[in-house]
Amino acid sequence: MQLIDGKATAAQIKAEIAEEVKQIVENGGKRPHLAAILVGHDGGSETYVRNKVLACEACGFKSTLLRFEDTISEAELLAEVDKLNRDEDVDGFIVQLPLPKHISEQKVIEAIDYRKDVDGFHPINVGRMAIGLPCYISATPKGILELLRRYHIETSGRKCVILGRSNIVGKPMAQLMMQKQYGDATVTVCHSHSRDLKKECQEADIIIAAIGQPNFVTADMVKEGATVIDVGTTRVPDATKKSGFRLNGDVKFDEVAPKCAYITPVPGGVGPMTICMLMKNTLSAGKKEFYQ
Ligand code: L34
Repeated sequence: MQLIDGKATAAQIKAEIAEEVKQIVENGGKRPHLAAILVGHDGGSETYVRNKVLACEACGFKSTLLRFEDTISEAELLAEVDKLNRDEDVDGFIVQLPLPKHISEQKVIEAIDYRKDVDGFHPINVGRMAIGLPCYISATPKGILELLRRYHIETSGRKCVILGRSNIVGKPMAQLMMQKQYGDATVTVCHSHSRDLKKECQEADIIIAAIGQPNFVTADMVKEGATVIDVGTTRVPDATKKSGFRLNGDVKFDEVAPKCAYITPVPGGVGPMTICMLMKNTLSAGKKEFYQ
């Protein structure tokens, strides 16, 4: 069994990005600028956004963090999105999800100028991704593809089972794993109403678990020699930890790992790659790689 080290891979890619930014700036180009909107005080979101700001520093990007209380109205938030759309210094920006219940996430996503949508959540980017056109690809699926590529894990023609059908992971992951230019795999998407989920998993060469249910994937569901990618990062109470919680993946790591050819840990697997791919998208935004 080989552990896929997302943290080390992300550090390496960030160093590559920093080198490129250095060249750009030395040649008189513009330093890429990422802005992030964070609404409220969700513990996970606070951590992820903090890590995003730190990653910007590591890459040599400029970053701006805009924080609002969870009492902000939808109209006020849409006005902030509009300001960032029109701010010529900002190359790309994100609105960290989830948002408070009184705000429509879909409305906010659609309000973002797709040319600055470095999360790749806008319908134009999602649509372009689905038909294989150049665009911003959402960071978690992109990070998983990058891990598979850097670890030389064969996907072409392989059976890939994706657990979960969310807009930010399951759906785009399925699209990308299916496409010839990315995964070129045979893809099955399982979800809460799938009848033979266990059997589907048992036949998979690659399992990508993104359902947000701690320890959902158990050893009996995994074929010997499979590759298992764990997207889950659920905070579960843990009195032995200083923070009072620990991060738990969707995979029962201890019993699944011995059966795997490759497996990602939580933490230190997909999470750091998500942040790193946001940096890649921001670099693309700075270079106007996809759109003018
Ligand atoms: N708009 N909302 C928007 N864009 C995103 O790309 C996200 N996502 C998801 C939640 N909402 C979003 C993230 O940033 C999930 N996500 C994310 C990012 C980073 C990490 C996990 C999820 C991460 O860094 N995980 C670390 C542990 C961090 C910790 O200590 O809690 C890891 O090693 O897995």
